[in-house]
Amino acid sequence: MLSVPSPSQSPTSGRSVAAPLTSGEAIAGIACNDDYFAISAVAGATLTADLAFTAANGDLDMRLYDPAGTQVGISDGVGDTEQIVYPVAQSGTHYVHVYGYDGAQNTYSLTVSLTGSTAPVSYPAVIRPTGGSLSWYLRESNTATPGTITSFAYGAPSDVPVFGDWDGDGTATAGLVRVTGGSLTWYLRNSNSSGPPDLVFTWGAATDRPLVGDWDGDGTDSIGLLRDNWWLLRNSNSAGPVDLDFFWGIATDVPLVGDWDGNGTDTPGWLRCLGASCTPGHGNWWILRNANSDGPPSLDFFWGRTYEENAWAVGDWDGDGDDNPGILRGEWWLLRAANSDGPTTSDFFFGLPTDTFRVWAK
Ligand SMILES: [Ca+2]
Ligand SMILES: [Ca+2]
Ligand SMILES: [Ca+2]
Ligand SMILES: [Ca+2]
Repeated sequence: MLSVPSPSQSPTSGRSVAAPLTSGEAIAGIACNDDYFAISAVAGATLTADLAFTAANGDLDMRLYDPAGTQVGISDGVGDTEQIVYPVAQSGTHYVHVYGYDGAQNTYSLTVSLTGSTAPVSYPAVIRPTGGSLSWYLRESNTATPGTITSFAYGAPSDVPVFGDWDGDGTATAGLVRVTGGSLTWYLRNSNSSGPPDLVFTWGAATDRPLVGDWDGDGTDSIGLLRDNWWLLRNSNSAGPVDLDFFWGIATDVPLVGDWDGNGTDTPGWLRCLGASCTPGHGNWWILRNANSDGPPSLDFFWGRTYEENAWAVGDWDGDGDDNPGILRGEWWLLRAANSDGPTTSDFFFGLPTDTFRVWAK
């Protein structure tokens, strides 16, 4: 059991050694002073913390903190139980604090459960020209067992395929970006199936690189453009003005978009290559930023081998709310469920080496 002996310590310093918890896990502890427990929760879920003890032996109380460190719940009664029920507003690590009233010490049992919403899980997709059209293959597993494969035809071989949750229903579906004259025309569909696009509009110049992300964290993915290292983002899936723009990164880096901190907002990242053996447009230095603005990286790490990778993937492989890295060596997918250097979490083969590799979610 964790004990944080100094009452003068801030919740942050105490929480930095919090014991990890999973939903439904019952903890038997002894409250010596301050015990902190960490649990990852996704916005929309309901977090219920139940604390049980014998009050006659010492009164215990309980508080809950959100990922920003703000206290969002307290239960400080005088009976044998305390309970906090909290509708999670921000995805990320939450902290349960168990402590004795007025220096009391006691044994207890703590159970923290999550119900309701979980984040969509990201899965691999490959897109392949077949005759005069594009064939899409969507995998629904991140393990060696492929699971359900959904396939459909949508678009023309020269279109750029993208995925986004255009209608905010939790499923990322197919979109196409097509060069028409000097412009980009977007053909977005709300189902992963053949059929006409639900949204068609022209936005961007033919030389821009299309981006997709939930820039404002409202649950709906929308469009963006990368012009060298100039990020031009729009919060609606329609023609119209840029909602925010900034310069960030180096144009020869590989651009990334993801919700690195699990707060619901997608922000930029770059993959950079260091050293004399670098191939332009490759990299294994993941440089990530948690804001849609210019500024220093929020986190960075090295993962992968620049000379072996042909493509990169970003996704929430474990559905805990944050996006993490993936790399492709040919059609060998290697995924990691953390934004740090370390071992591959899962790997499998999917597609052909010549396919276009993408990530969808549901
Ligand atoms: Ca959708
Ligand atoms: Ca949005
Ligand atoms: Ca974020
Ligand atoms: Ca994740």
